[in-house]
Amino acid sequence: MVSRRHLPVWTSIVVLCSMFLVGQEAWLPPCMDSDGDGYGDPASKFCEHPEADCDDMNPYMNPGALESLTEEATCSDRLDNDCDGFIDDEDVDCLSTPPPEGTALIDENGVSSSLALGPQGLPGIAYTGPTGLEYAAWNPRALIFEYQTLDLACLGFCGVSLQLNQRGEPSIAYFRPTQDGSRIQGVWAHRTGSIWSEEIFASFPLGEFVGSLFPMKQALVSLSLSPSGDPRIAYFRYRPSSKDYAVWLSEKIGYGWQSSQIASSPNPDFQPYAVSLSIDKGGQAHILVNWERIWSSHGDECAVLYYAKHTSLGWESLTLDLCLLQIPANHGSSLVVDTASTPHVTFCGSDSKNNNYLYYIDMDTWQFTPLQLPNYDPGSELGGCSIAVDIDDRPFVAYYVNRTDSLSYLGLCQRVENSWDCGALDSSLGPYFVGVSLALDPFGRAHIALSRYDFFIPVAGVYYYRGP
Ligand SMILES: [Ca+2]
Ligand SMILES: [Ca+2]
Ligand SMILES: [Ca+2]
Ligand SMILES: [Ca+2]
Repeated sequence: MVSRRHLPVWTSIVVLCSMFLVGQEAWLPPCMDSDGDGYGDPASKFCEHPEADCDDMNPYMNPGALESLTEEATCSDRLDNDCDGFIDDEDVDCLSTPPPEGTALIDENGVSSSLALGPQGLPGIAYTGPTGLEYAAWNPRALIFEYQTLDLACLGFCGVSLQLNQRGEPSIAYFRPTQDGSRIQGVWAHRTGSIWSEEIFASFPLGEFVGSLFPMKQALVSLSLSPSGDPRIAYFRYRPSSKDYAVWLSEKIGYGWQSSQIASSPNPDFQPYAVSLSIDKGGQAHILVNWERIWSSHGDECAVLYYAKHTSLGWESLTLDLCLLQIPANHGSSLVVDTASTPHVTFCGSDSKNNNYLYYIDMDTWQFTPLQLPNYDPGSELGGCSIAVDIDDRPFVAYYVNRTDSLSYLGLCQRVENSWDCGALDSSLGPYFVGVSLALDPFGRAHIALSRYDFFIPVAGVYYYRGP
C-alpha cells in the first residue's frame, strides 16, 4: 500500500531509475574500439573515424582498409578487409581484368576527355559532351564500361581533368556556369564508396573563364592528388584589368580551399593553351604552362613554356620561349613527375609547312630530344601529346597524327635506354583528333583516351585505346 505520505519518495525512486536507464549510453566509453584501428562498434563520432567497424576484433578489417591486389594477401585472406560486404574475389577491387586490347568508342558526342587508372590498372574516363559531364568506369566483373552523368549544367566545353585515388575512387575537376549564367564555378566532384559529392573550389565572373574563349582546347584545367589524396587543381583565368591570362592553383586544405595566382602570361598576345599539374612524392606541386602566340613573320603559332616547382622556399620557375628558338608550332604539352620527383615533359606541334614536332624535354637543362616522326608528311598535323611514366619511371609519350588521306594514326613513343622508339598503335580512326590522355598500368600496358572534335565538319567523339 502506497500511502500519500510516501508519494514523494516513490516519485524520486522512479525518476532516479529512469535517469539511470537513459544515462546508460552516456556512461559507456564514447568510442568502443576494441581492436584499436580507429573505427568503433557501434559507429561513434567520438572515434578517430566516424564509420562503423565491421569486425572490432580485427584491426586489419575496417572501412579505411584496402582490399586490393596492390595490398599483398588481402585478396586471399578470406576476410572482408574494407568492410564493403564482399570477400576476396567477390570484391571488385580484387579483379584486374582490363578492357579488351584495341580501340573502343566511349561516346560519339564527347568533345574532351581525361583518363586515369585505379590501383589495379583499370581505367576511368571523365568527358564532356552535349549531355553534360560524364564518367565512364570499367567494371571488371561485368566487363563493360559503366556510365554516369554527373552534371547537366556542364555542356560541351567545360574542361575536365580526372584522377583516381588509392581506392580507385574518381576525383574530377571541371567548370560550369551558375544558373543565372553570370558566374563560373570550378567544381571538384568526387566519389567515396558509391556516393558522389562536390565542392566549389573557385567562383569568378563569366568573363574571366577562358573555356568560353577557347572552347576547343583540351587541357585548360589539371587535377593532381597529394600523397594523402587531397586534390589540387591548376587552371587559367582571364584578367580583364590587364587583358592577360593568369594561372591559378586551388588546394584543398582541411575543410576549405586555398587559391592563389601562380603566374600570368608575359603579355596579352599570349593565350592559354594547356596547363599540366603533377604532385611529387613529397607533396610538392610541379606546373607546366603552355602559352600560345601567333608568330607573325610566318603566320604559325608558337609557344612559351613556363615550368614552376614548389619548394620550401616558394616557387622556383623557368620560362622557355620557343618562338625565339624558331620552333613555330604548338599543339600541346604535358608534364608528369615520377617517383623520384623528376619531371618529364613533352611538347608537340605542327607548322603550316606540315613539319611535325614532337619533343621530350629534359627539365634540368631544357634540352629538347626530338622524337623521330616523318618530318615532312603532306597534310599532316599533330593532334595533341600526353606523357606518362610506368612503374619503373620510364617515360612514354602518346600522340595523334591527323592526315587528310586515310593514314591518320594514334602513336606511342617509349624511351629505350638513351634513345626513343616510336610507332603506330591504331590507324583505323581517321582524322580530327584534338587530344590524347595517356596512363601506364602496372603491367606496362598503355591506356589512352582520345578526343575528336571539329566545329566546322562537325565531328566529335571520345575513344579509349588499350595497348598489348
Ligand atoms: Ca575497431
Ligand atoms: Ca576492425
Ligand atoms: Ca580479403
Ligand atoms: Ca571487401
